[in-house]
Amino acid sequence: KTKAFIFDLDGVIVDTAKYHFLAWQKLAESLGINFTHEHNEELKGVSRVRSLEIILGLGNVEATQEQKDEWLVQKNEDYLQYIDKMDDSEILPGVMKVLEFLKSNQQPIILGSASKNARPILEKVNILHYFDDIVDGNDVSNAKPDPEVFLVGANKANQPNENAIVFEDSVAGIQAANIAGMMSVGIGEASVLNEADVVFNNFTEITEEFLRELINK
Ligand code: B16
Ligand code: MG
Repeated sequence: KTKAFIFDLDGVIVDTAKYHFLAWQKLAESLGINFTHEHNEELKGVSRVRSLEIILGLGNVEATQEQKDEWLVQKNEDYLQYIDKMDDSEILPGVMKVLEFLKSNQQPIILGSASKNARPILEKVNILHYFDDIVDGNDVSNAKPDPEVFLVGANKANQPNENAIVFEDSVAGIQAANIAGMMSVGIGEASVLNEADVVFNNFTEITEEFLRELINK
């Protein structure tokens, strides 16, 4: 049988959250805003524009749209410098095995990410060719937990929503998959991702048997 396997990028395939953090922290510091690792958790799966609003809110900083646009450009330029140095050693453990298994079983593999930098990152870590389609922050206007990114993804794979399986590390992403009527697979802590249909700490815990069952369901 054929299903649609949809992967989030940041926190699922690669750990770019640390680079987002460094770039946001630099900006926050220049504005006199205290921005910690804990605050960064709230930005996972959240769009760039919304992330800036959250950070400005932390410091009660108000700004014009023009100023905000300038900061967004600055943050992204810093972020791009970090991801420029990425290579395939930054692919998270177990991911390659899962991608290989799905490919050898002719299953559609789709990227469903909020990031506008998804393509260059996949290129950097050398796995762009595994993906049959990419749906990212450039293609959708509604951010997770809105299901738009995953609905477009399943559609590109020519599969009904109930045939889609979504791998996500963020609460907003799990909610988006659930709203879309897709199977949600959480990657991370079960206590945080408690709305997911099933949770794994990482991809090394996902067996071929589990994937085979999903395909044949
Ligand atoms: P960019 P994902 C998300 O990626 C990140 O989790 C989130 O922290 C980031 O703000 C967002 O992409 C936008 O990224 O600034 O590169 O467009 O988890 O949906 O793959
Ligand atoms: Mg993510």
